[in-house]
Amino acid sequence: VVNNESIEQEAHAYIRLFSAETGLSEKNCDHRIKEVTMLLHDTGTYTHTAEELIFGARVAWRNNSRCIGRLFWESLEVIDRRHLSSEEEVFAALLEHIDFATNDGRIRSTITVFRAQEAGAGDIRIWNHQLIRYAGYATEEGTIGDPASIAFTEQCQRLGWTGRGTKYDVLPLVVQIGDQEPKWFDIPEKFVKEVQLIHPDSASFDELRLKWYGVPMISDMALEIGGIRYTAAPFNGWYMGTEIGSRNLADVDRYDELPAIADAFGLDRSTNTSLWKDRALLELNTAVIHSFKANGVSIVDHHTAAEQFMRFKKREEANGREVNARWSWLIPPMSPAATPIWNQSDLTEKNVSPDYVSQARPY
Ligand code: HEM
Ligand code: NRG
Repeated sequence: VVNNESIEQEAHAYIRLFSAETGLSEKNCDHRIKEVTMLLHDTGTYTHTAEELIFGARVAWRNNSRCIGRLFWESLEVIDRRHLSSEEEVFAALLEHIDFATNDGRIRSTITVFRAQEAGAGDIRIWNHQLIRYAGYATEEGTIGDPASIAFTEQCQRLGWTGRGTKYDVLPLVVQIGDQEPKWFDIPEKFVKEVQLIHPDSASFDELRLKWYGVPMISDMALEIGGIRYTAAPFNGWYMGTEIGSRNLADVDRYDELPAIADAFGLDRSTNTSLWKDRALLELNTAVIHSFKANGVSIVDHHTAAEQFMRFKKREEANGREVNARWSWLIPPMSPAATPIWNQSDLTEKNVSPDYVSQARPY
């Protein structure tokens, strides 16, 4: 919990940033700062205007050091759901988010913002890491599904949910308010856009029947703006292909599909020198991009994303702003040295605000 004085400093800094960048006059800026100060003294908190919230959510994206996709920060759609109070209302708003963002595959970068953290009211928390993600079950014969979801899946089961036990069970939405027991809700199938992975020229790859969901919607981070913390503020853009093809389906501690893919292509797995892992990665990443495109679901390859990041960096510098960046997160997990980010040795990371920040697991 942050003390009141530092909230005040954060609030003032944010109102100044908002005013400078949105063209608010000095008079209006001073007036708003006075108003916020009085509210903080009287009530311990203050409420962002709709415009302050929209701009704050966008700048938090612009500021996030780990995101390669920031060129489009100004186009973030912001859905203001601060007035909602029950778990059921939050669930309904999450379905609306999924539907609006998915948009039949023409993905819209979107954030839904729920009530901020405030003294005397329980925090709203979404327990899911992403709104749509696959369950993981630890069994005696090994893991079924996504190993990264095992702990959360166990919580869902403790709350009374039962999955079908397949490799790709969509987890329920789990919403908690304060220290009450969280409530869980199944996501109706029609809301879940998925992409069956097919390879442009290998039928034996298709027989592996791999798939992934279309829209990554991070739901466990907090949005921090001007000293106010939004503990439930799920956001999404679209996938960079390597997230699925080089990590989710490839990592040994995730779906670990490279051996099966190598076999489908008849590669020699008896020696590292055949580069079977690299070849399998390339075929898998090819299939991911090909399949998303064939299904009309937005996706970006890592070369294009890296170019977009370089344009973002140039444009920010032209606007007199330093880009906040963590190199180890910005380089893609395949062929990183073939992208222009590889040689960016001057990238630096600072604590900035607004930003998206991780928060302690509620379970
Ligand atoms: C991280 C791409 C949109 C906020 C990332 C990562 C990638 C990426 C590849 C690294 C993820 C990882 O390694 O696990 C993109 C693309 C977008 C997009 C292609 C398309 C529009 C957005 C939007 C927001 C956002 C709309 C928020 C408004 C973030 C944040 C992280 C991140 C906060 C760091 C996550 C963490 O710390 O775990 N993004 N992004 N991104 N992105 Fe983006
Ligand atoms: N790597 C994770 C998703 C992290 C965020 N990536 C984005 N975000 N593209 C995965 O599921 O693979 N976004 O907001 O678009």
